[in-house]
Amino acid sequence: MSMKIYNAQLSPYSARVRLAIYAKGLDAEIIDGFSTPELEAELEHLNPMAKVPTLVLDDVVVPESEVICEYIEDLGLGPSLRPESAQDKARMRLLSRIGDLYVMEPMTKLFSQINPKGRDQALVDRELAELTKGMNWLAKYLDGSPFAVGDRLTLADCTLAPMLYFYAQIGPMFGAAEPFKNIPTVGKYYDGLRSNPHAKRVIDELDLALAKVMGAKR
Ligand SMILES: N[C@@H](CCC(=O)N[C@@H](CS)C(=O)NCC(=O)O)C(=O)O
Repeated sequence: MSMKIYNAQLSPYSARVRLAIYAKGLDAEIIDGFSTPELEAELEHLNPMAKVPTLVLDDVVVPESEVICEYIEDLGLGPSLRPESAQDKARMRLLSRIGDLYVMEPMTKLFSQINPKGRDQALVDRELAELTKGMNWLAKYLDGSPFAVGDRLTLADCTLAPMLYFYAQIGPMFGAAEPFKNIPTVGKYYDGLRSNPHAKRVIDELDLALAKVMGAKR
């Protein structure tokens, strides 16, 4: 089996796939899809959306982080990251969907507003309100235990670990010094999840990649 992932170290979607790969102990070639014009062209040729992550497994090309994770699960590679019951699977997918639709969407818009110079305050206020709404919904489904569903790592954790890393970073940039203050179950979950070695590895990678970008901007 040959597994290749077009990746960006600071992409929360790529980080989600890396976490699944690490937890499964799979041997994948992870390459920076935007590091050269040649690789970018190769990526665009494989995936018309030209986004990372993109998986190439043998001859099959799979874009979109959620679809990649589910595909790897369906192939039965490594330990399962899906819970057993249909109800828990639905909960796992719901959490990933809340993350994708109601957390990452506003957060991505806020990323463009990090620099206070030229900040569009109306946009920031609107997207912060959306983000708060999404995080409050998440809080209703998490009870503070270290895994989102059941007592082991699932795809919901793969989705949420990178998102919560960025949420923890972005709050203080927009005046929320303690971003988990009003959503303690989410904060407790995130603290617990970080003691999982695979989740910790990905969060450390994000931290390093962010420090590099911030260092380069100074
Ligand atoms: N919904 C996609 C989002 C992927 C995505 O937006 N990736 C960004 C990096 S975080 C990207 O490749 N952006 C380059 C572009 O859009 O041209 C997923 O879950 O994989």
